[in-house]
Amino acid sequence: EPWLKEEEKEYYPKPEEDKPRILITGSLGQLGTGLAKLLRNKFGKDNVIMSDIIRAPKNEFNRGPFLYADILDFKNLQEIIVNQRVDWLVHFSALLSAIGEANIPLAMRVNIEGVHNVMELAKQYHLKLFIPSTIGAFGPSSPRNPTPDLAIQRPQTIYGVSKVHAELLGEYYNYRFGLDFRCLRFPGVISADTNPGGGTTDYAVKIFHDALRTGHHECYLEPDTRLPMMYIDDCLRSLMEVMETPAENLKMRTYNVTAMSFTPAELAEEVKKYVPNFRITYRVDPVRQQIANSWPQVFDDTNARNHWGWQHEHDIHGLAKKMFDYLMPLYG
Ligand code: AKB
Repeated sequence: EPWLKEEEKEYYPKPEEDKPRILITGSLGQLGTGLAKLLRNKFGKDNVIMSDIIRAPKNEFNRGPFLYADILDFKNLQEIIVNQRVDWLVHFSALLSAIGEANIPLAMRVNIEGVHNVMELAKQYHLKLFIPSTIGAFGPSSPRNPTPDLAIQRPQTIYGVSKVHAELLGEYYNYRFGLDFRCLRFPGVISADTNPGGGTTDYAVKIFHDALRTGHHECYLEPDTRLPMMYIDDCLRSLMEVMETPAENLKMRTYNVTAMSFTPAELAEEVKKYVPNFRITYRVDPVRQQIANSWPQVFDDTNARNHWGWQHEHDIHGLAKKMFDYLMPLYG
């Protein structure tokens, strides 16, 4: 409606049909609730369907549709896609790096078979498909500082292997069938209102809770273990932006994105600015240390910045401020 003034446009919303209907799998993990909120603000509450195999907390139901979806059950997923007229699929279900090593057969089922199911359904129903990848898709033989988009990928975790598999399969389905597959490799994601589960970068979330609860964090990584990280708002915004980038601007289908890199010792210094008596001690978990030692230290996301304008907003200082602003009132 070109004759409408900017301020009048909100009274004449576009018809519902213009808005994609979006299914989020594994939506009760670290990223799903926040993403659903952003997408619901943009596309309408009822157009974003959260799903998982665990029970949603009571308040989740008031915020919009939530369904049981088992990504290992092809028919269950197919039925949801058809009945709910899904257009976009954001596939978050996965076992992360550390927990994956503790249960390799389950990780293979969820992270590999699950991807086969969503990939095939996305092809069949012409869905736009987003699958997150990770710094964990690289390994000890990859360049670690910096790590570009295209580099040797020989990860040594089942999580990493399954994510390389997802990247390659998605790019193949894009090339072979024109599937609109989009993938971002995320670093460690730090959030205040949701928790990660079973990852190697999880310490960077727990440290804030421990600082406020007891003033002490026992870190399972060595003090100088440098890893790429980003604050959740940046992570979710990068996801929204890559989903909305016109296909012709995407020169690749899998992009690195990041915001910062730090070590536990550096993060502890930042925490001390808010909790002066804060203490960090180290009790190294050999499994997670070995995983971290094989991952990128600094992630090169130049292509995302150049091709579709990716820009992070929060550095380590901004991140700490966000975390404490949210958590301090909760811990009193
Ligand atoms: C993990 O630590 O496993 C994840 C990741 C970096 O992919 N947070």
